Formats: sequence, C-alpha cells, structure tokens
Amino acid sequence: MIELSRKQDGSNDTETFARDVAEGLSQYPKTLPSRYFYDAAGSRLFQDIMALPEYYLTRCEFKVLTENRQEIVRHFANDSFFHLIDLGAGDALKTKILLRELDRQQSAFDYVPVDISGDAMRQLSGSLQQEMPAVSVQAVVGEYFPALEWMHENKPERKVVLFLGSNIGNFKQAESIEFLKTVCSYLNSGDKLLMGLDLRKEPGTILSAYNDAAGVTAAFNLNLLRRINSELGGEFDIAQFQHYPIYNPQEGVMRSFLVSKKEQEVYIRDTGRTFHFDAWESIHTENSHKYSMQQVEELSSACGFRIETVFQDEACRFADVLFTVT
Ligand code: AVJ
Repeated sequence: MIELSRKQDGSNDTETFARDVAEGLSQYPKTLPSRYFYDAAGSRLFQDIMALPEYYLTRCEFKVLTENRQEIVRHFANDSFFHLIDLGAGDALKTKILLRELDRQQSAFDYVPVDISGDAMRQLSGSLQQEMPAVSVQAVVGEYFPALEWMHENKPERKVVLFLGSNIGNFKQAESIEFLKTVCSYLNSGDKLLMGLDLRKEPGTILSAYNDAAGVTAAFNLNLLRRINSELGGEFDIAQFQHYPIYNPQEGVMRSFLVSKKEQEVYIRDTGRTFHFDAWESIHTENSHKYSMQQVEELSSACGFRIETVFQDEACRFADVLFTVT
C-alpha cells in the first residue's frame, strides 16, 4: 500500500485539517470541505448510508453494473494489459462485480484502488487477497490529484479509470471540469473512464436519500464536528447543531448544511480561535450534483472525452457512462 501525503509544503495532515477548518468557518456563509467526512467513523457511517432504503444510488448502480458486467468488461479488455484505476474505491463493493468478471476471464490487468481512507484501503487489500488471490492489487491512500500524478509516473500502460458512485457530484461545476481535464491529461487516446452519475429525478426522492428516517445521514454530517472535536481539540456541542439538507431542482444540486440551534461560541484548540455562530446560522458541508444527459454530454466534450456507451437502470435513476479519450 502506498500512502501519499497531501501537501508538499511540509505541513502534516492535522495542520492542513486545522487550516481548512479555520478558513471555512471564517467565511460568510460558513463552509467545511466534504472530504473530511471520511475518518474511520465517517467511512462506517457512509457504509450504513449505502444500505439505507432511501439511498437508491448504490442499489441502482449495483444493478446497472451487475446487469451489464459482461459488456462493460468487454469494453475494458482488449488483448493488451491495462491498469484499472479506481478513484474513491471505498469498500469497492461495486467494483468487485467487474473484478470478478475480469478475474473469471483471466484478463491481463492490475487493480489500483485509490481512497483518502487508509482504513478502507487496508480492509480492501485484505478482502481482495482472500476473494481473488489471482488479481494483483496496489492500493493508494491519498487525494485524487496526487494519486493521478503518482499513477502517471508509476502505471505507464493502458488505463481504465473508474469513478463510480456519483463521487463527481461533490465537485462544483468548474471543479468537475478541471478534474476531468486533469484525468484526461494523464490518459492516452483510447484509454477509458467509467463514471457513475446520479440523474435528475423526482425531487422528493432525491431529498429523502439525504434525509433518511433513521437519521444515519444526519449522524454522518454531524460526525464532521465530532471529528473536529477529537482531532483538533474542538469544543462543539453536537446536540446544538442540526442536519439540514435541501434539493434545488433548477440547479440539480442537493446541498447539506449543519445549522446552529442557538447563538454560541465554539473554541477549536488547534486553530487557536473561537468561532461565533448566530442562532440558526448554517455551515455548508456538501454538494451532491444530479445530472441530465445533456450535461453529461457537455461535460465529456469539454474535457476531451467521447461518450462510448451509457448504461442505465430501467427507471433512469442512475447512469454509468463509459467514456473514451478522443
Ligand atoms: C459519496 C459523494 C456520492 O453525495 O451521495 C451520501 C455522499 N452524503 N449521503 C453523495 C453522501 C450524504 C455521497 N457521495
């Protein structure tokens, strides 16, 4: 397993976290980066989210990949060896559908899962060793951009990149274009990208997926404050904040907030500062974009990709789109 450090400027991860928190909470409106959701507790909560009845995304994508696995794998494997790069692999439950198929066909490839959670990558390496000992695996722990650079230097052969789960949805429009252009710049003509995208649909269905009855998504969102408390010596009273998600059907953006239930001051030791919250002031913690097929086409042509095949469930809730580098 390879662990890439995030910043080249010598600061450690805790210092970077403290700086990002101080910056986000000094802004108006307040914001915190969604990548900090995924400590060990947050990764576990996200696994619970994926099993929720309201969170249709994972089940839909699981079905799309299961039903189309043979055709998808046929697109990946020609006679030459390839690197299968899995960005944001997590527990790789969905990727394993494709891995089993590739393993069964004895395709010539190696598997490179990338994730910011070291715990998740350790678990995945272990479980793959058990389940598919013939598949060669090299997990990378790090953020997307450093991982892409690492891949560029260390994985020189034909590439197939996976970006499943609508993980792209966390990026703002401009960020997703920048991201896909960067991915494209590290690929060669004919290389492929399989990307999962949550599609626009009845707004109530989308909102419920981020506002589940059991309160798991609320716990996931609030875990960000708990993480600040435990890693940065924060003094958040978690009970004094509330999870508040809202979907905007015009923009196709699901936004999640943490709302302060009262006026309060919160000291965070490692930032050396105290942050003031008005009653009902919010912290924006996440965007989850929902796409129209037209947006997907615009995105791909803006970034150097061509849509090869669109795989969808029968209700058109979720798409896994196969792109080729032009
Ligand atoms: C992992 C970014 C795809 O936006 O649906 C789930 C994260 N947040 N519930 C999403 C998430 C709240 C998820 N992604």
